[in-house]
Amino acid sequence: MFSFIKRKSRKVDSSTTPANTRSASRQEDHNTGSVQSSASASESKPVGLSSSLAKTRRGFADSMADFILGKKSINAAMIDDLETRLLSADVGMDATSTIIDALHNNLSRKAINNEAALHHTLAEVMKLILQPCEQALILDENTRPFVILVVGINGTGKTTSIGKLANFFKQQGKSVLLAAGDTFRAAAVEQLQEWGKRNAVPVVAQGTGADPASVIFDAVESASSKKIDVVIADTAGRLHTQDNLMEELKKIKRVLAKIDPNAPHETLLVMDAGFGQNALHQAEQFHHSIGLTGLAVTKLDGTAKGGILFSIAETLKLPVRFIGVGEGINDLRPFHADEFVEALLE
Ligand SMILES: Nc1nc2c(ncn2[C@@H]2O[C@H](COP(=O)(O)OP(=O)(O)OP(=O)(O)O)[C@@H](O)[C@H]2O)c(=O)[nH]1
Ligand SMILES: [Mg+2]
Repeated sequence: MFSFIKRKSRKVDSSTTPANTRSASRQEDHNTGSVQSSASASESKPVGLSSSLAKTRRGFADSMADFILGKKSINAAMIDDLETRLLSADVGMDATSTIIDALHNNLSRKAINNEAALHHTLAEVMKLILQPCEQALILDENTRPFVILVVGINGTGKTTSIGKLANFFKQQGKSVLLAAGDTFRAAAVEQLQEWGKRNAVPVVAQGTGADPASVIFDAVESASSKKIDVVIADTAGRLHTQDNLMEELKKIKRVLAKIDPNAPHETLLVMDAGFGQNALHQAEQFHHSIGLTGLAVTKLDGTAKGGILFSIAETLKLPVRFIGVGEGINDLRPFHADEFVEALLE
């Protein structure tokens, strides 16, 4: 059923930015102790997905419920009203048309004659659209280290997602090493080192201005000699239009291929859901330039535009590996189409 329950908004953990400013000379941190920063994992208990998606859900599910309330039957005008709500949640034209056509079809076949039937059909169509994108990131047991190159435009949540990913893989019993490939700002290295501490995983870094390809190459070699399972490489945020910076990513890939022709084994674009349809265009350009193998869609907790997942499914057709639903260490989840739709329509 559509939910009328308004949930409490999440308390935001804003402590991912390190306070200290250590010098960014060449260094390799091995934080293998039990160091925990002030924002320990316990501050970030997993929250129900439906709670995290409250803003998007209110965009169409709750207001749809208000609309249906008191109406005895479902009619075409109600379905058309839903179309507007889907579009404003950034579901996009293609996916919206697919959903609305299916609903009209079912209505004319008299398959939808009450709220429950409408809800059921809507959920089924939405799940069908998203299911092809549900492709988990599975580490190949024979590939060590498995190298994940994290890319995206500025501020989408790359470094934070890397911190969460380190935690995710550690919970699976994997050893992890982080590579500070964002050499643009000293603060970027420190931010990653803070996540390294929080997860008790090593961080390979060099000074500000160092060649990112060289940092990431060193990190993978170091991980290789230590038999570490996963290397996650951070990169500086960049616009898809900055050709020189896109060339830098190509160089990182070329250099990695010298160690392992299949590396990076995952090129993960971190997209901010709040950017809506613009994020789609950016993703297309990244894909065109460097070839993406997966997406992490972040900040779904902070936007009413969670419908972007449907646009991604209809246009980009890339695997959505993870969704980000908050700033805490546990706020990154593998993407499950059915769970996502159920959380939206609950
Ligand atoms: N609410 C919310 N905030 C997030 C999420 N992911 C990241 N953030 C926040 O977004 C802000 C930017 O995150 P960063 O990880 O620094 O982003 P970035 O892509 O590494 O940024 P640059 O390195 O500057 O390009 C931080 O305040 C994060 O806490 C998310 O899923 N939900
Ligand atoms: Mg960053």
